[in-house]
Amino acid sequence: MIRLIKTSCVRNCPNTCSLLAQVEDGRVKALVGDPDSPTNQGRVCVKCGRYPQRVYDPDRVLWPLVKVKGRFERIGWDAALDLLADKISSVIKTKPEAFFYYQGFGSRTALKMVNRRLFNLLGPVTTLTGTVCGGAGQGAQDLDYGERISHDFRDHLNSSTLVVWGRNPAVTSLNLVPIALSLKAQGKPVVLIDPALTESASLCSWRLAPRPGTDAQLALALARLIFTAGAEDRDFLENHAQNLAAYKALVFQEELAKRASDCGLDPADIIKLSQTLMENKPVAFVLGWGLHRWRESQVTIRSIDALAATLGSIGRVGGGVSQGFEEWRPYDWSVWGDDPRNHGRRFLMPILGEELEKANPQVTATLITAGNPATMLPDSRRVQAALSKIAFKAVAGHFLDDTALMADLFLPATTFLEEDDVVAAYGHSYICPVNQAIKPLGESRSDFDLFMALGARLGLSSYVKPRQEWLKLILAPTLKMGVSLETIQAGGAYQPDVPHVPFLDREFPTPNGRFNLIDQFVSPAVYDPERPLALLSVSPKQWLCSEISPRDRLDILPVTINASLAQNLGIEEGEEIWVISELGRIKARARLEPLARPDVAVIPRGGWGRHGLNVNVLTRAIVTTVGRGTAYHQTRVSLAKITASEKSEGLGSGENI
Ligand SMILES: Nc1nc2c(c(=O)[nH]1)N[C@H]1C(S)=C(S)[C@@H](COP(=O)(O)OP(=O)(O)OC[C@H]3O[C@@H](n4cnc5c(=O)[nH]c(N)nc54)[C@H](O)[C@@H]3O)O[C@H]1N2
Ligand SMILES: Nc1nc2c(c(=O)[nH]1)N[C@H]1C(S)=C(S)[C@@H](COP(=O)(O)OP(=O)(O)OC[C@H]3O[C@@H](n4cnc5c(=O)[nH]c(N)nc54)[C@H](O)[C@@H]3O)O[C@H]1N2
Ligand SMILES: [Mo]
Repeated sequence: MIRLIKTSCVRNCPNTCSLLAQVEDGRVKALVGDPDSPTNQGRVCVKCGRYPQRVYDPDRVLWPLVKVKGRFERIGWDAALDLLADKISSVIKTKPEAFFYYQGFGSRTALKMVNRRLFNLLGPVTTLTGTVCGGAGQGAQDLDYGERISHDFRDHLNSSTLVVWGRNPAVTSLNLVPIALSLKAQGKPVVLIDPALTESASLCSWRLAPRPGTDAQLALALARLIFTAGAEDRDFLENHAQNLAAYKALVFQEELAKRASDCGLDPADIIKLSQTLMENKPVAFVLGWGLHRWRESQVTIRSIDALAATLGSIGRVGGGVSQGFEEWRPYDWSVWGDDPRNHGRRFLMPILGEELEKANPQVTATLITAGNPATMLPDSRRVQAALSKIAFKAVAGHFLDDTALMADLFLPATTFLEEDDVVAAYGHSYICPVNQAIKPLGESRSDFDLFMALGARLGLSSYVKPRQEWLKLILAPTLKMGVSLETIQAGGAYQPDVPHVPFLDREFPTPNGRFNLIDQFVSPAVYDPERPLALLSVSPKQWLCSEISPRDRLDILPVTINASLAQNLGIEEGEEIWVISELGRIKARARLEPLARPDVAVIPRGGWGRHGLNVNVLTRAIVTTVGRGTAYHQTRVSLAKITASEKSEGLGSGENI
């Protein structure tokens, strides 16, 4: 008999889809979209459909392991927990900051809030601040609106133009796909702005490929054309925004020709786009993470916010600049247990290698959960070198990836199909249930069970509570607004205090209640004559972040480059070449694309260093000026042919670890 369990995908993805797990004889047979869901409405993406394969992958580690003389051996949970609890308490007793807790982005469910709480109860240990995901965009939009709130994605169906900017929805945003296709079928402009030629080009009616990092110049050029045509929303700009004079001065600071040349675009295309925007209102802008990856990303995002204000898109049905939601919003943040007067040291995630190197006191023990910093953080070799100096490393995860391989203690985590929890999204405001579909495989344990067991061993009796009790405490603000936990667990509920169309009343939670127009420009783009290509390390279709089974790995990384550029360098389709940054070089297989920009190299992110597939060997560790994000795309590269003698070397031979 097949049972259907309503649950939700908690993987690191904006869609957070509602699912039905088909279970037979205690095994998940299939994962399909829940047709009752208001978000994904029965749809599901390729990587989610294939998730059961990951759950039952023979390479998934289902038992705790301890490293003895450099080799992993099995150990029982009791002994593993004793070892970890002993390390934690002995380090914290003498120097709390010498213990470092690293919480990755592998799963951001409600119950994950209790993780940091444990350490906050124990003492001022070292934790993280900043992000390798979307900090810059959030920080920038907080400056403009007072709080970043996006439109519910279904509101884009009310748009007359959809601009998809620095995002690849065909790969990363399943929920936007039918919307883009529906608008396109109605003959409405759907514009893609991306320097790379992505899978999303087919969803759109028009693609513009500016030079990477020059989107702010494009937005300012468009605003200039709108002002010049007298088509600006004067009421919004004069009565609901601030800094108008300074913003206009910035807009008129440069001629169209100069901005177009900065962007590497034909001025005629910018004029055509401005006309499209003026003639087809309301315009919705949907921004992706590609825009966050520059030191001065805030200039890009704020210029686009200001362009939307100029057009009259803000606080309008079918309008807005939507970039994401705060996935922790429905919860009581005091559960984290952060004490602003007495918190421990915080390492900046984007520059973790450097932080660990200069740390005083040095870190002597760490616990890493749901993250693979050795692969996913920029300048990964430096991160690995710094991690390797930590005397005791415990890692909770699913596979022996680059980080787990470095561990002294490996703790097998459950997947969401084996867990009860609740999850909110960063791509919509629907709170989703996580209901256990199957019993934990092998000896795997959820992070929640791990943390409760640690709490018990460390004598924190009030911390150790049943799951349902913690969920009620965590969701208290939402429950107070009349949504019950039972409703969420039965199928989900919208966050009652998140409007589907924000700022309809034109009131903004900024200090003076007005929308804040950008008035200063710093170029996010970077140039380097030695390294003529911007390295864009992007989300691949086949896998999510570094969640790859060793069985599914590629033989070699693909690098997509302009065909004429390749020809000039004597590089042929399918040839193995070097991609070289100031930090190192990796081997990659050239894919020649006639429509690619000649100043861009596109490589999928997430491949493991142990397989010679890690692009972060090349990326520089740079913190964004606003929002403490990570400027991955600021890395410049050059390309070179592999010489005959180099060819005899094995692939990845020390080049990528
Ligand atoms: N299949 C799959 N899905 C995923 C993920 C995955 O790894 N695989 N990752 C998940 C995560 S963690 C996140 S945060 C999201 C990310 O979701 P997206 O934002 O859609 O993905 P990215 O690949 O980071 O970047 C999107 C696009 O930005 C472009 N871009 C880069 N620089 C610039 C620029 O300067 N200007 C402009 N206009 N465009 C630029 C890139 O070429 C890329 O096509 O996706 C999530 N979903
Ligand atoms: N070059 C480059 N690098 C990037 C980016 C980029 O644009 N370019 N983008 C970045 C982005 S957007 C992100 S979000 C980060 C992601 O970087 P990470 O946070 O390191 O995420 P993952 O690679 O998904 O690794 C998460 C691990 O946690 C495991 N896991 C999943 N759920 C659980 C759980 O409940 N408990 C435990 N214990 N483990 C679990 C997974 O199996 C996986 O091994 O990478 C960033 N890295
Ligand atoms: Mo992310």
